Formats: sequence, structure tokens, C-alpha cells
Amino acid sequence: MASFVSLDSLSGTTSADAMREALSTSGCKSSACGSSAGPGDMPAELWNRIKDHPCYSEEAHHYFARMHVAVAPACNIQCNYCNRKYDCANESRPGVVSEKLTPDQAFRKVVTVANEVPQLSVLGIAGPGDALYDWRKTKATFELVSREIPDIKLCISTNGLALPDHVDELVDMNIDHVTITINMIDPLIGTKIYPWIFYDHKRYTGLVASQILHERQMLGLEMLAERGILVKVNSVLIPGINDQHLIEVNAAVKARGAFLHNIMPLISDPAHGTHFGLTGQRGPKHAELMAVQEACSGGANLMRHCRQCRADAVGLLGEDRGQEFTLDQIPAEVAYDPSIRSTYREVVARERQDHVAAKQEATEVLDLTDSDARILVAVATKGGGRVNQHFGHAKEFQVYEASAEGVRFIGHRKVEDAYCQGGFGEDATLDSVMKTLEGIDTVLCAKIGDCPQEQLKAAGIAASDAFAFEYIETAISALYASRYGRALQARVA
Ligand code: CLF
Ligand code: SF4
Repeated sequence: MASFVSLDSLSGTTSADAMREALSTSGCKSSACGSSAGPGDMPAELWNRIKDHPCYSEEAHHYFARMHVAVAPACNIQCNYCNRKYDCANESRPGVVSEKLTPDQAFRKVVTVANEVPQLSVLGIAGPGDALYDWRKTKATFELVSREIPDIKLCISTNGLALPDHVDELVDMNIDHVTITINMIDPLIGTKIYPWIFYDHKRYTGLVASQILHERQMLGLEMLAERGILVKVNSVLIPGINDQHLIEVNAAVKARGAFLHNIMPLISDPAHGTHFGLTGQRGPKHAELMAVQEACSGGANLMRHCRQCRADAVGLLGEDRGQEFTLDQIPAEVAYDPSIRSTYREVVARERQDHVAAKQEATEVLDLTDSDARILVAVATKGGGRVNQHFGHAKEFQVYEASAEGVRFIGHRKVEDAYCQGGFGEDATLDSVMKTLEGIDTVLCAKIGDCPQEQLKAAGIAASDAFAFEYIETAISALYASRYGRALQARVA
């Protein structure tokens, strides 16, 4: 995965100015989605609750990191896209079994990460089973950590079955962000997704299982919304099973007070050993995912920057530093040093002001255009909201739609085999990147060689490094205006 704000460059710095310098030359990615709303779009109290949460605010994910601790392996339902030998597919990319942690081990890991990753703002428990079914360990972990690092945000992901039983405790523990995975509101559709549930000491199958799950999910969502907890709903888009149905899910969760809706593509592979993987159920194509997301616009706000991270992920969204913090690397005794995180926050506050001003200028540039053209622009970025990554190093691209109405974040696309494996190899294959860039009009990056630029051009995709290190919105609006506007000089090759 691509790294966003360069943690390497920041973690060694001790002064605010040094951090700011590092941010402006590395920075994060993207900008704008349903979670893209900024301080001007919502009450200050609400903005303060999401502004440092990389999942709830698309803008925040440029700057802040989450970490998951895998303390909750047990689960009370079976999803057809999950194999318990792998990480929870709701909130993680399927992979080999996570290192399961006890609450004490998790505590030491969080403190170690907080001392080394200044961007850390959220501690999430997202499995690998269900955080609420395995509540004892989830609760013990949160208690230990919040005592030592009181300003860390606590976040939970759940399938919702056990949720209504824990709402009071969630409120008491100041757990302000809860994700419920809701894949259906029609239990008949649920029968194609959930073979069984375990509820109230009993196992249920078929329609009854899905009916109970559905009722508990809706009840839990309503209870949380009533208590003012910010609820994100995750839905796994399963072509042929719930794709069109997710539009109804979106409306239903909005009506019950969900803050965000995250529609994620099914990840299905026979190698994962899941029911869907083994029976050939495919995941959606880029265009299918986008079509469902577009059909939901006007409903519950959409999150589009989810990376379907692992249940033990560490770092900014889109990067995984988990391997740097395995148990054998965690000290037996830990002491929290708050200075590095607080210095980082000062730096980010200033950088964000610059970014807001840049976005405003970008909007003014687009106001000079009167075209009805809409183009998709893919950006290679490693953080800070800037065009700052070499084309050949990009393991994913941020995709934006540019029009006279503005620059809109659409989502990210992963490159299965990064074009450049360690250097700018002219003979490296572009096949995988081409597939990733299907439907893209222009690629913006910090640097691109003549050879890949020519090959992209032959495939009808323009590529430019003329906007290197500029904010993404600044770059895209200038690109758009240079093509369709009257005011700017073209700067694109
Ligand atoms: Fe973790 Fe989930 Fe909290 Fe984020 S992840 S528990 S809300 S802190 Fe975020 Fe990862 Fe997507 Fe989840 S990118 S999979 S939405
Ligand atoms: Fe797997 Fe998560 Fe579903 Fe449980 S809720 S079966 S852990 S995907």
C-alpha cells in the first residue's frame, strides 16, 4: 500500500517546524467525500468530534492514523465472505491470522505506537471477530489505554447482534464512534449472506437468523443515534445479492440516524477459503461500485476513502506498519510520552489552514470555467493532500472527478503489481496499472518517465508531472481550467 504522510520523515523529527517541512514535501492523499465535509459544513461541536478521525473525516485521513488491536477473536455470526482463519473481512483485508493479543499486550502495543507514530489519533477494535461479542477483552483494553492516553479516540466495529446489550457501557466509556456492518434490511437477502447466528445461547439458521440479526442491527443503530454516538454503517457490496438493495439500506440507515455509510467491495478469492470465495461469487468492478455509490447520493453521507484495513492495521489509512509493532518488538514495560503527538497536532493545525485556503482558491479557478465536461483524474500521492509521488512508485491512485462545479473525491484504486519495483525500469510492465486506470482521463504525479507517459498516451490517458507537490485540488482545478477555462495558461504536457 502507498504510504501517506511520510511517517519515516516525521517520526524522527522533534520540532514543529521540522514536522511542517516534512508534511509539505510528503503529505497525504485525496480530499472530499461524504465524509469530506469540512469545518464549514457542520456545527463546530460535530466537527470537533470527527476532525481527527481518519475514517469519519476524509479530510482528517490526510493527517491522522488509526491502529487496531486484535483482542477480539470470537464471533457470534457467520458471514459468507469470512473465514475465521483470516482477519475479519468486514473491516480488514483477508490475510493470514493476526497475532491475537491480550488486553495487557494490546495496551503495551498502543503505548509503543503512540510514542513512535505521531499521527496516531484513534484506537479501533475491529475483530478479528466481533468486538462486542468479545466484550470483556474489548472493554479491558479500552480501560487500560484510555487511562494512559486520555485523548485517544476509541472506536469499535461490530456486526450489531450484541450491540443493544452494550449501548449504556459504550456511552459510559466515552466510545464515540461505532461502526455496524449492515449488508441487508431484507432478511430474505440476508439468507444469502449469513448461514447462521448465535444469539441468546442458541444457534439460528435461515430466515429466522437473518430476521433476528436485522432487528438487532436496526435497534442498536437507533439506540446509538439516540445517545448521540456517531454511527458509521459498513456494507459489503455483493454483486447479484445486495447491489441494488444497498440503495434501500442507505435510505434505511439514514432514517435511523447513521452519520456515514461506507459501501465496500466484496473481496472474494478461493484462496481465502470463504463460502463466497469457494463458490465463485465475484466482487464488484470499479464501475459497479461507483454506480451504487452514485445511486445513493442524496441519502446517507458516503465514505469513499475506506481501505478495508486489517484487524491489526497500524498507521495512516492505506499503509500498514503492523509489521513494525509485532509482539516480539514491544517492550515489557512502557511509558507514554505525549510530547510527540501534541507537537504533531500543532503542525497539522497550521497545515490544515493552508489546505483550506488552497481549496478555496481551487474553487475560484473553476468558477472561471463554463464547460460541462467531467473528467476523472488519478493522483499519485503519498500524503498531505499533495501530488507528491512518482508514477512508478504508486501502489494506489486517488481518483477525483473534476468539473466546473468542483473537484470531488471519488475513491481510490489499488495497483496489484506496482509498475516500478524499486527503480524506474523502462521495461517494466504497465499492464496492471493500465487496468487500474481504466476510464481515467489524466494521471497527475510528482514524476513520470517518457516511456510510461507515451504508453499511457497511446491508451488515451494523459499523464503529467507539471503539478508536482501542489495540493491536489490546486493541481486538478488548474488542469481543468487549462483545458476548459479561459483564464489560465496550459501547464500540462
Ligand atoms: Fe478502525 Fe473502523 Fe474505527 Fe476506522 S477502520 S474500527 S472506523 S478506526 Fe476505516 Fe479501516 Fe475502512 Fe474501517 S479504513 S476498514 S472504515
Ligand atoms: Fe467474520 Fe466479522 Fe462476519 Fe464475524 S462479523 S463472521 S468475524 S466478517
